[in-house]
Amino acid sequence: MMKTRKKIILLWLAAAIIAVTGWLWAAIVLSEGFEGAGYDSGLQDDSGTGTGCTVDPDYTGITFTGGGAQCLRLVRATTGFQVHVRWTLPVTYPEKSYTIFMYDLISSGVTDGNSNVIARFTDSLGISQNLTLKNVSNKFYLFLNLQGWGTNITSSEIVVGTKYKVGLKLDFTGHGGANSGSVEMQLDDVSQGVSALAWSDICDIKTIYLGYVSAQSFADEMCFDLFKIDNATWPTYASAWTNMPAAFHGIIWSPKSR
Ligand SMILES: [Ca+2]
Ligand SMILES: [Ca+2]
Repeated sequence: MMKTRKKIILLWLAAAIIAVTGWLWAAIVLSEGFEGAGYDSGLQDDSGTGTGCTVDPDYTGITFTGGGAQCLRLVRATTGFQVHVRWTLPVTYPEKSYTIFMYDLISSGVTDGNSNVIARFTDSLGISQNLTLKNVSNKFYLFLNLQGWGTNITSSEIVVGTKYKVGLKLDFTGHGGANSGSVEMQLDDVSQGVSALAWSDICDIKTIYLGYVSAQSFADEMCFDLFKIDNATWPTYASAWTNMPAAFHGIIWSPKSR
């Protein structure tokens, strides 16, 4: 008869295997709620700041519904050269990804006809797509510039001091052929446009930035929270970020390349 202690150990092992395999099969590939000290996804590998710029992943001055106590606050001074947080996904990069995040533009100095990058998606070949905040006739919009390989997508108006749920579907499952797939932007769950993407080189999502990596001409301040990427469907906030146990970060995720 098996001793009780051995039974308990086996039960713990079985539970751990079920938990790990269940988590590996889960469709969420990145989940960041900014709770606790610093970050809670364990994937971010740097945060860049320039003169007069601030990256604060513990900001409590703004809260989002369902977002806990802390969010990410980025302050970009006109004289600063960069302000961003960067995440590098695991080795198996998603060809199709559904990204959502909560966004609140606190203030912006972007002038009419100009823009600031607020997020950047880079594939494993180093090709990037930028999501920008654009000023058109002194109103703000989110703008996805597909650089001629698709029809650019512009959101409805973004009002300063209003919280939005931003969604971005990037589908590169046709990459390598004449058509790379399609792109969609959503604002508060409403589609802002869908574009076919005839860009045979871009193939997946590897690195994501909130903020930007190089010079921006205009100051702004913005907050992000509940930043999630799923490889199968639009993430919901009910699928909490805690489905990525912190204890597994160093075991499962690949070493980060710098
Ligand atoms: Ca935090
Ligand atoms: Ca949060």
